[in-house]
Amino acid sequence: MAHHDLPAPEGAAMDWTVPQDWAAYSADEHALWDRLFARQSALLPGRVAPEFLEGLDILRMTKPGIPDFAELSDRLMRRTGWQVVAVPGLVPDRVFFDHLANRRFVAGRFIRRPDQIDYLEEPDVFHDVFGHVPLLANPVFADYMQAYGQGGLRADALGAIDRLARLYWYTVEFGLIRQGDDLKLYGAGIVSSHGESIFALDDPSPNRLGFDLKRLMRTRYRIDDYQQSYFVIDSFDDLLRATSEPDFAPLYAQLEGLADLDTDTVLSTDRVFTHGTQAYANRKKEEELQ
Ligand code: HBI
Ligand code: FE
Repeated sequence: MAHHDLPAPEGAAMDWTVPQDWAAYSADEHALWDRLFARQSALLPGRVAPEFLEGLDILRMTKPGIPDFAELSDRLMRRTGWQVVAVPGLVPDRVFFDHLANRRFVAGRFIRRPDQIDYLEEPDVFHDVFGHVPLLANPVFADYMQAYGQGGLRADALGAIDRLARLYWYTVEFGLIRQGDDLKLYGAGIVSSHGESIFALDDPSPNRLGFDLKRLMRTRYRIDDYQQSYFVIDSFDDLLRATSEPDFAPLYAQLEGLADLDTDTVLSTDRVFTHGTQAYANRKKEEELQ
């Protein structure tokens, strides 16, 4: 869907960006950011990839209050050429990819309500800026995110966006990374969630499987609950290398002939760090049936 097809919402530019209007945030909104930030800052050290904590430092995100995107972009631009731009919410895929391909990360400007502290559908400023932005200060991950955007524009032309959305989901949103014999968090959807920051590493329920691009692109994902499988990369260099092939067309063609895999599948060819019990997902299914 080319972005000139979809009219941008009221007050937004053609590329769906809006002013952040940092001065308009209320004291309560800044206080909610501080509460979310404090909770994750207490939990993540030792659990999250060190590059994430380095990013928080480099970008001075430890300062109280919702970050001013202009200040954030100033620091980020000097480090990796990225900037953070405000959008009203989810934007069409093509708009999203075009921003990433130009090193612009789109971040929701709104913050969740206190009653949504543990879960909300749309990415708010805490998910986008606390979850996604720190790693954009890491040169390798910054290159990966731009390559993802460029790949997305090509995938759009090949009708393969859903394949690439899975790659995004299982790396950028819910990825795990090895550090020696340990696994660490790096996916934004995990690190911005208190519950999933614990579940993704400590709970015996989910599978934890070695990253394999073709296998991952066959795998469905959950959008409404904790993941039933997480994929583990060896390093950000490895992730960038594994996805740097510019022409995914042959891969998409091979995938055409292969069935999708359920979120909880474990294949005999998988590199298995944890063969999960799926106890959490099964319990939730039973609860829904009652
Ligand atoms: N829009 N604002 C915003 N944030 C996202 O993370 C986002 C989006 N649009 C599409 C999208 N993500 C994914 O579907 C892409 O992987 C295609
Ligand atoms: Fe996200």
